[in-house]
Amino acid sequence: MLIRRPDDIPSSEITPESLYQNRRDFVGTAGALALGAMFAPSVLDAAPLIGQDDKLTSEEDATSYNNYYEFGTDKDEPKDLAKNFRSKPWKIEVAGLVKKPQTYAFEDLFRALSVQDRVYRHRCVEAWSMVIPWQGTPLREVIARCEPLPSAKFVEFTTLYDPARMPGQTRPALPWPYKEALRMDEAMHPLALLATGMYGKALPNQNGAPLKLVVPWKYGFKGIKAIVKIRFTDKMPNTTWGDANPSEYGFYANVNPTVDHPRWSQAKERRIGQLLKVPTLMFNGYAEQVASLYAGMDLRKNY
Ligand SMILES: Nc1nc2c(c(=O)[nH]1)N[C@H]1C(S)=C(S)[C@@H](COP(=O)(O)O)O[C@H]1N2
Ligand SMILES: [Mo]
Repeated sequence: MLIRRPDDIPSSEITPESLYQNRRDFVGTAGALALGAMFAPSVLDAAPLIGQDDKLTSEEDATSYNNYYEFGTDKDEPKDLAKNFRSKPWKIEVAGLVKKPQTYAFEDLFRALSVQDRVYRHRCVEAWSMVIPWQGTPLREVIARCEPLPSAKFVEFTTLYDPARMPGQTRPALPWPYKEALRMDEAMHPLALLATGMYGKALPNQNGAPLKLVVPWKYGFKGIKAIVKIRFTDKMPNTTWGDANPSEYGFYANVNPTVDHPRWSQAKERRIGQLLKVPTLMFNGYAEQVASLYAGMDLRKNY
């Protein structure tokens, strides 16, 4: 496992002692030595922990309580229904406004790019949350490899469409294939990650093997799984949840406790595995790092 602290990660992202202490509780159990080395505090990142208890979510919870409609709409379904999904070999098409549209083998897209450890809060729009140790490559490194043209203003991601391998796609639970997108400056932010692992292991099928997007200041639905296509464009793309229900799921999907979902409050969240709800933080606690991306925007309109 490559351990590094890249120069471009600001010191505000380095784990505060309180998280490290919680983490020590976690690594104090089985496998402590290996995990302890892997999650050394210098490679973790976290924003100020105001009013939140950022103990890591158990690996068991994070891999058995999943949203992944390609493998069922109940949270306990993906673990079972994705058990035999094969994510090798895997290809990723790079399309649209790039120097040279081409299809990469998974290994080639990531070859010689960094693999980093990042502990991030993960906040679902349904008001539950987790704290997950990811391994992955900053999205901006992959984007640099794709060589987008200056005219590219957005980047769109598409999940595999293959009903024979993804049984949920035989039903119209969502308009398939699942799509998500980011504005270019959001995608280039150092916190945006393409995760290929979690808890020190390859990404489990139910969590989006072999690669999923992780944008920690946004609601979980932006974190598209099993990506097979990355397309650069100058027009804001439609997104799957936006198409399914535009009044409930906006393009930006920034975690914002002051903007309620039409059917429930976003002020608090239930940490999976914990009893008491905790207050939801603006931008999921990453405001210091990302708020400037949205300066001057009305975040009630741009939800
Ligand atoms: N392809 C695809 N990606 C997806 C989803 C999905 O149904 N299909 N669900 C999203 C939602 S709503 C959430 S909250 C997160 C859940 O990720 P997790 O199960 O790894 O916690 O994945 C997101 N990515
Ligand atoms: Mo979600």
